[in-house]
Amino acid sequence: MRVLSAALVLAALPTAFAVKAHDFKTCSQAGFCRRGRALSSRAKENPAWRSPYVIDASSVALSSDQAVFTAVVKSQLYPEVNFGLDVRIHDDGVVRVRMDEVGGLRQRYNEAASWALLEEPKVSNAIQWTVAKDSVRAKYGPKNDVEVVVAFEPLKVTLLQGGKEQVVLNGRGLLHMEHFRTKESVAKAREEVANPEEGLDTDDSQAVMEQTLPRTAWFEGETEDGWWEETFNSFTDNKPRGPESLSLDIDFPNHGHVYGIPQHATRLSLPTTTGEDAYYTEPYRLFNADVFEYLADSTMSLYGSIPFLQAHSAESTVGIFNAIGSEAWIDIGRPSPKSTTTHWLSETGILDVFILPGPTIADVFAQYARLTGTPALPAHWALGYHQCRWNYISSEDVRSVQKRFDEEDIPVDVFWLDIEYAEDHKYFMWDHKLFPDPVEMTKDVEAIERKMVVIVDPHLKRVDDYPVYKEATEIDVLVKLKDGQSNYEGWCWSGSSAWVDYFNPKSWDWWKGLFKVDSQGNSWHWVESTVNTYIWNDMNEPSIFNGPEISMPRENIHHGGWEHRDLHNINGMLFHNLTAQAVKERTDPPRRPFVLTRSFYAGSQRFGAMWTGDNLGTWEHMAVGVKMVLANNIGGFSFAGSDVGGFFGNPEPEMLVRWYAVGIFSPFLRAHAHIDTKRREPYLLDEPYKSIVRDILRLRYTMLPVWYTAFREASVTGLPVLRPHYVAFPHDEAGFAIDDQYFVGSSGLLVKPVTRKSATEETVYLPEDQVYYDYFSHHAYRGAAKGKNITVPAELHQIPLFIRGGSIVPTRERPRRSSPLMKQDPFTLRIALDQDGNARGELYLDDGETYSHEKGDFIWREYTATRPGKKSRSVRIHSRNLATQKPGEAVDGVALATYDSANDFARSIAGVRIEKIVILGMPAKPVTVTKVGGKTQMEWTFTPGVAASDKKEGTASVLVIKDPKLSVLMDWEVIVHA
Ligand code: NBV
Repeated sequence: MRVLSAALVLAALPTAFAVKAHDFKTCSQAGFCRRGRALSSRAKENPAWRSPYVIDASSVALSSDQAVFTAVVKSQLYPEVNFGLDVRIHDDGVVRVRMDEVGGLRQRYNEAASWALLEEPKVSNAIQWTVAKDSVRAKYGPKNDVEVVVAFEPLKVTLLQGGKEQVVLNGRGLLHMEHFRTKESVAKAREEVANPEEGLDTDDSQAVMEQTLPRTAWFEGETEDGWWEETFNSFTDNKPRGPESLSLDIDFPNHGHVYGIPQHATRLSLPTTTGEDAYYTEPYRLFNADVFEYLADSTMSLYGSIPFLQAHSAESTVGIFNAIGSEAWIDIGRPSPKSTTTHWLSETGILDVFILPGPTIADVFAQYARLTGTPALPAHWALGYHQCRWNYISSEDVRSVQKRFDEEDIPVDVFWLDIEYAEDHKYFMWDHKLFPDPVEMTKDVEAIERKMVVIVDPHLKRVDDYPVYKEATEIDVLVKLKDGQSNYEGWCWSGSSAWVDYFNPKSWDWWKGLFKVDSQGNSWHWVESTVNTYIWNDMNEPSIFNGPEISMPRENIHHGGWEHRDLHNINGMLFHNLTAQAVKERTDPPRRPFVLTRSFYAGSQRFGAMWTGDNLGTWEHMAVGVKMVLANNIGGFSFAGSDVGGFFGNPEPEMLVRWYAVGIFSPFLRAHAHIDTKRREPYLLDEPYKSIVRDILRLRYTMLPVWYTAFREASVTGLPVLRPHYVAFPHDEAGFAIDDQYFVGSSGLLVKPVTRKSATEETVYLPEDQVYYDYFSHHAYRGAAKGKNITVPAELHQIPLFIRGGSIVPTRERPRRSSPLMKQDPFTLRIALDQDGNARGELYLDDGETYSHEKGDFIWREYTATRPGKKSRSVRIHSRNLATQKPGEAVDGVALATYDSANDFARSIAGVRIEKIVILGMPAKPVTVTKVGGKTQMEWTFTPGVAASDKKEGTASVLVIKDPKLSVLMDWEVIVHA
């Protein structure tokens, strides 16, 4: 295959969108998926079905501290094969169940968890196992009501809470770990069955079949279906290791909703794939893939895979992290509205399942974060607006785009360069004809405190004048062919290319060294960049034009002798991880890196941001993008977004405007477009669209304190930045399937982005008996105890955005060209009183780029509004230092007892004040507004209207306190006397 130049790709683009589904396998085209589904059908049809896996009771052993229990598991089908089971309970109650073949022909892939986990979890030694005749059990939890029961015959693991089954492994008997065998041994066994020594003693054909089939056929099927090789399209995948897949049923008998396992373009509450009225026919696939023009409603796999699932009911939430590195398929069934079955099929690897017991949704997020890490706290500027396109074609182009943004007063923080900056797609090497002065160009961008992001893809052009390829060859860190010796060669943007094996530790320091901007040391260094050049990792599934399913042959060999099939889904994360480390280490002291990745795995949240890849400029894609970003937030990866405008196609102005409004409520906000599209930078829009987009982007900038505070919380607690209804109101069943409106962090902001053409109104669900204020009009809406839908105006210039009564939202309302220019800007506090006259909010700030916050250089404030007495109409507003509220607890690694409120960062913003306080829903016109300890009256205006406590709808009363001369970082109290 020839390398596709951008122009050729252009010519090849179809006029109508169409996914190239034929490039990707369906379940029935993947041997192990076919086998797994067939196993499940046989189980369903056979009322006497019973799992052949049993624990050998005599083998049960407890570790010396009694914390870990191990046992030998046998499959009654293959008594000569041994499996080792290891069950342990972590300090926080997470149960880890591992099973591996012991003494087999070779080792199954057992490293997936080690790449995902933050560190080896600590096993609890407070929890004790009790061994009985037929099971091993442990009881624990703060109320001692969590129980794990491991039954021997058949093997079954159950997690119960309060006596109710929460998670059941192998309850339906679908566990099957295909043990290693040789082709010869299988043939011999067949032979023996086909030619029994004593001959067949019946003419009855059914009986003959029973005698002639291998005794394992009832369980494994009659044929060696896809065991040794399989062909898909023109690709043959040889499997000298034979069958080694894993099938496991994980059921949630008391949970009617499951969420997670991103990335799929589907609803947040995952629709079913099995059962009579299944919504989909194909299981959810996890196999990182570059799917051209993907469908907006499908179980097809996409660029990243996080095998983490949450099961939720009004009573409890539990989670499953199934550490699979290979391709996997997951069937979801719903035998009754309140219970869910899942069936996991994976191509290779050991069984390594973490059961997260919850029981609250916050517990599950914390448990998952303790396993795989919280999202890294991003650099503050990374939450601003990113302007991208394939491609800004020259230094001059970049300069003129920047100029146009400034002329039109549209804020932007980052300009991006796609693959055409690089000479012949040799990343790091500038095409000097178009970019003669990359460093000067970047400095021009830096002059407005902006940044550049340039793409670095993983394919290395195989030419000697490319030092990166040359060095990789010399130090021998490239992915190998199946012979384990020769370097693999495939085709990508750079033509004939090779891929670094980031699983090889030898590649790590070398890769990090490439990004150094000064030329000390022996290897090649990227001197033609600055420390404000950040990185975009694309094509890291990896995407390979001439490979099977547009990816790497599964037979390829990585470090340690593992086949690519073993670790395919982890591959992209390693590239991202190493690149993030490289960017971080460019300066001393280090600064927070920004690296965007397309491919990801469990744990990727520690390394940067992701986006949902090549979406289409359609309303369906805009809508599903919101759900996908929510699903990523559930999967622990909050820093997510979709291409604003849609990657393919030319959105009409209405669509583009709506897409910006979607974008500003995504954690990661970037506009991007395919090379074949018309330019669509916001300044090119006609009026009124241009002004609307300017206002939308400015709104994002005013809300950066909210986003940053939400990210701090995510980075400490693991709670997602975007919170769909089931997360924010876990007991409200009516909200469990809602995935088109959500809350931003703990801020109390509720948004419903409009993703429908020609909309003028939207329906918004209010989950509780509380007042919700329209952010812009201050209209007070009322929810109801059992939830209520309201209809709100949603013309093109309007965004359905609400502040939940009881919230205080800090904003910065001075329009600037880039976010770092806002550092010394004053704040506005928007106080939305609840029905009892109270409110609360938080503000977290630090320098936004270094790690000095880990040493205590930050401010973390709590603002509260309280009603002094039940009958009082007055309001007291307090500013408190949250960092010292809970002495002894660590925040961002700092023991709070040692927190110094006059830290360096705090001093650097000593002059920053609150310039305005807006109180919504005041019960009466104030008489005086004063600072406690202050003498002078503050200046204020009051517009009468509905009070929070009124239980009425209508425009809320608004009190605006102007320039109250309050510091953002000091303790103070203001009394609004009314
Ligand atoms: O590098 C070119 C594009 C990029 O713009 C896009 O964002 C990626 O998702 N890239 C894919 C490769 C080719 C897409 C057709």
